[in-house]
Amino acid sequence: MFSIRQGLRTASRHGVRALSTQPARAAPRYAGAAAAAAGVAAFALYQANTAVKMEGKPTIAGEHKTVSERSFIMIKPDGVSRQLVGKIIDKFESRGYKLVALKTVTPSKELAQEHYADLSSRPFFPGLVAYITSGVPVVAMVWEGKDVIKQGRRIVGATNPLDADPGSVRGQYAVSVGRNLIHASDSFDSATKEIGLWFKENELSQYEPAAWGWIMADN
Ligand code: DAT
Ligand code: MG
Repeated sequence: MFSIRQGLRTASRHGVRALSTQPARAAPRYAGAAAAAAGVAAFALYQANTAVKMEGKPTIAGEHKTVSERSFIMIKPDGVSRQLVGKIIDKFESRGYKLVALKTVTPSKELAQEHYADLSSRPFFPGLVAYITSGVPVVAMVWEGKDVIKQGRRIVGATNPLDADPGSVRGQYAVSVGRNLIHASDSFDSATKEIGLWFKENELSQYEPAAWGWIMADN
């Protein structure tokens, strides 16, 4: 049950950083958000029966709180129509995150409704779905790296551009909450759902950028 790799990971949590720039496990092999739920019971049993504290189960969003963590980032139709795609991508790329997947999509109503399912009872939901399905494409992306979910939210800025830090995407380029340019996963569970909703696993690239170690190492 207890592998050398797991032992090294445990050691890394206590100050030995031998694997600190490496994903803690082999590449995730989950096919999507639904598949990610498979094996949860077995994993819980394993956790209950071992003294080894695992950092979490890998999903299509990588492994939370490791360099393999992934976030779903989407430039909404106003960002594409306003030709801000390059400027927005630059914020993630020059920060040091790894581009894992990117495509334009003209979302169906069903896809937009599923993406924002948590907000379906809110009064702005119909307008939100209409905006996302305007006919102008969105740019759907997956970015990877340490803390990319939290950092992604900071790069994007607060939901209402009025509250967004001036250096954030929304704080720099947006005015209205209803046209706030960009989406970023707000948690590991959201990232798992959203990456699984927008991408197939075989659309997610695996490679190591040349400067990866320089950017992600903790010492
Ligand atoms: P975020 O996109 O920052 O995760 P959210 O998940 O609360 O914010 O809401 C999703 C989107 O819905 C948001 O980007 C813009 C829209 N929205 C949220 N609150 C709104 C409001 N009060 N009026 C109009 N649109 C709103
Ligand atoms: Mg949200």
